[in-house]
Amino acid sequence: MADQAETTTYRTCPLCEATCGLEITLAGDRITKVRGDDADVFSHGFICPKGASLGDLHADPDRLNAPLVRRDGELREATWEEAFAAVAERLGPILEAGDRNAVAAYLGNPNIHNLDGQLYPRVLLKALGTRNVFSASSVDQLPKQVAVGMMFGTGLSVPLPDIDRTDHLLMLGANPLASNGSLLTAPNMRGRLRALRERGGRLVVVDPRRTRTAELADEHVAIRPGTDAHLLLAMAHVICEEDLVDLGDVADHVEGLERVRELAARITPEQAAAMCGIEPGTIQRMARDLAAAGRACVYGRIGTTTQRFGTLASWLIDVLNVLTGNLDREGGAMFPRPAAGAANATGTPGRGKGVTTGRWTSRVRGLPESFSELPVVALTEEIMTPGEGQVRALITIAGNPALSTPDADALQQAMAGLECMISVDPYLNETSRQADVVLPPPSALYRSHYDLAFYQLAIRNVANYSPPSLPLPEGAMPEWQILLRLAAIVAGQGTDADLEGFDELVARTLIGRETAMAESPMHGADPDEVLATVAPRTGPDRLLDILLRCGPYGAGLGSGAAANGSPARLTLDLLEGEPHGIDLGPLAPRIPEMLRTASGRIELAPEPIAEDVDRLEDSLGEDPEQLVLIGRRHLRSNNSWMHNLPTLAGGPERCTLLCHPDDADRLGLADGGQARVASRVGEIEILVEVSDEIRPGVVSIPHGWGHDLPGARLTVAAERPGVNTNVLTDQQAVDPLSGNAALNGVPVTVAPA
Ligand SMILES: Nc1nc2c(c(=O)[nH]1)N[C@H]1C(S)=C(S)[C@@H](COP(=O)(O)OP(=O)(O)OC[C@H]3O[C@@H](n4cnc5c(=O)[nH]c(N)nc54)[C@H](O)[C@@H]3O)O[C@H]1N2
Ligand SMILES: Nc1nc2c(c(=O)[nH]1)N[C@H]1C(S)=C(S)[C@@H](COP(=O)(O)OP(=O)(O)OC[C@H]3O[C@@H](n4cnc5c(=O)[nH]c(N)nc54)[C@H](O)[C@@H]3O)O[C@H]1N2
Ligand code: SF4
Ligand SMILES: [Mo]
Repeated sequence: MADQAETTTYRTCPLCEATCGLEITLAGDRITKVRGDDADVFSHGFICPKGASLGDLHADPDRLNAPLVRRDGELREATWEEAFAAVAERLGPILEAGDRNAVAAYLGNPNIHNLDGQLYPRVLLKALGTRNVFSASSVDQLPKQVAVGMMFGTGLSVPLPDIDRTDHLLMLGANPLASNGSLLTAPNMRGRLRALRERGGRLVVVDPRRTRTAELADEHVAIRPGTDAHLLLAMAHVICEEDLVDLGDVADHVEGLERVRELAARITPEQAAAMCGIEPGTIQRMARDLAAAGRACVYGRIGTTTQRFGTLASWLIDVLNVLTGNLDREGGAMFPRPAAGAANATGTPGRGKGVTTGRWTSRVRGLPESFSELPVVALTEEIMTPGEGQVRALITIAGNPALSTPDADALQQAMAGLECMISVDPYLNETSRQADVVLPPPSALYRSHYDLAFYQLAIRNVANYSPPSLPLPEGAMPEWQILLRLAAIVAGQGTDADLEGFDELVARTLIGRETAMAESPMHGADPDEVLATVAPRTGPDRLLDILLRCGPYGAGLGSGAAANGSPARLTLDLLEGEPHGIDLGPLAPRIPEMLRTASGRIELAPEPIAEDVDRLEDSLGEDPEQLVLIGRRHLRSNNSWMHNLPTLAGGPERCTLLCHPDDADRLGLADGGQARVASRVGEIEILVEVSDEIRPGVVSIPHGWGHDLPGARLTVAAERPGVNTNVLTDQQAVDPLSGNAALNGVPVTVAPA
């Protein structure tokens, strides 16, 4: 093997939101080296340990190379034909009984990092026709999407901190030095935050834990978990009361300012202080600093969304951006203008349908739909509660809900009782071990890549396409074809439907939407001509080419032109010729053109959100002494699914209970000892790590651990399994506006084990 010629290829890392360019050295189908691509127009050579381990992920011997089908209680290797026959056999009768809602689907996080996963699950879901669609969104960013959806009209119109040009960044509930940024695509966050400070800017981090990001900041404010909305509303209170409101350039486009003033009056800095565990004077100063800073922005991430006031906190972050005149200006909070697939860059500029949630609700608890999904906290009860519409089968795609969603024990028990479960996943993990059929997609190196979602969240306008780095091995099936095959089966077309024809139909549906839209560069075009223009591409590449051509920099039916620096006319051919990406420039103001609200205005006080301030007021006076649990992330980890790589798994035990020395004394816990942690729903035993980096009254456990379940095949991970913190989190603890799980701020008791 050693004499195999080495080749170099460039591709975007699919492992987190930073979208770093990688330079990959290959010998045959072996990855011999991965480094940061110095010529990448966005990441300029930055890489983290996870990206560097892509070769190990690719070569992991535990990765499944063939489908598995359960026979006589055991999962055994099968051919694709056998596997799809088993799907049809087990799912068919359930669908034929006439209730489409009997089949649920759960979509996990890696779908967003995968072009196939962006474009083809929706084909399957449409064919399924079920309302029981769940995803990792509702244990993640859904509250932010609900808030910005109501304010700006589409679910990915998230104002991003313009970190490269701001003078003042107030960051809440985020630790980009571990996570590499989220709802904030910006490779090399450490470098960018350092640069902010070096040019005289100020970084303030609000986090119950003194994280590495907090250590880099000018100021760390150790807030009590779950009280960000109190803090932010009190800051708005100060800004309104001290006449510091200045909407700046968006002033003519804002609706609801008076309503916001009225709401802000309801919580004073003193009242918030008691909840947040922050001095009233600090809250006042934080508000004044924000208002006085030249170019400032507020940014919040998972600590602010996965909590019981998630939508309120997410909304208030942008309320502050607006009140201080920082929305949509350089150095403030800005919107990208992405090259493909952005709902706020298609259709009529400045006006749209807006976002309405709760168009239907979950059967058992009545939790609201948003973006055509139901909150995953409802999945267990939908499986367990008999009656019409009961979930009897589940399809998981790139997800591990058995570890990643609340009250995991209850969900696993529910899954065990399903009549049929199908997992599309490269690993036999804690979730897929319960499946009847496991359909493994090939490694990321075998597919093309384009970040449809993350370029909608990037601090520069960038477009970068990676073709497959390797030809598909024999016996492998591309993920989009797996999903199409499943779609054909649930659509009643059997197991041998013509996938090419089906895929052309998918392309024609997209083309139909574009040719019908007055603003599209393909308006009125003949669909056959469009198909001929993008031929001979098929699958996700064909859809991407259409999306790029119809996007704001698109070539329409013409040929591509221009590259870095000049106005581009994008096609996929053109992008393919630029392996290091195309820089489409820094973010520029987009209001009012990007708005898609029904009013055509920024809805500063959407009524459903405004009404929830009652609940915030009601919470004043709750017991601040209650011990609560939060999560955390580690740089060398990726939710639940990269603990199987020896290169990342080394070092000290990471799945520990972080606990402040004062609490450890009070509770009788010793560093290195074992603790028993109990919540309303569950109990675990875990190694104690005493550290003053965590605030008193708060303990922290990372999620994604607990790799000791029978039937999984994760050899390395099983050696140091850790424990599953989601045994403790509670399906009843939700942010009511979004139905998102409150994974942070969970009341717990802790005792020595
Ligand atoms: N307590 C607590 N719980 C949390 C969180 C927390 O902060 N605290 N965070 C939450 C968040 S933000 C998230 S996003 C969720 C994540 O929750 P999930 O998305 O449910 O879980 P992951 O751990 O990301 O597992 C992803 C699965 O996708 C598979 N996979 C990887 N690549 C591919 C691919 O290309 N195709 C397919 N088909 N499968 C693939 C992996 O093998 C793995 O099984 O966890 C949530 N859970
Ligand atoms: N290395 C690595 N990178 C990842 C992931 C990973 O697992 N590992 N996961 C990816 C995913 S799916 C996501 S969604 C992103 C998440 O990206 P981030 O949001 O940056 O993730 P965390 O590192 O969990 O940071 C959240 C912070 O919120 C704090 N926090 C908890 N509760 C509260 C609260 O009530 N208020 C406030 N103000 N802070 C609170 C925690 O102490 C923690 O420091 O990371 C992504 N990147
Ligand atoms: S920061 Fe994210 S995108 Fe960049 S190399 Fe690491 S995992 Fe990959
Ligand atoms: Mo996430």
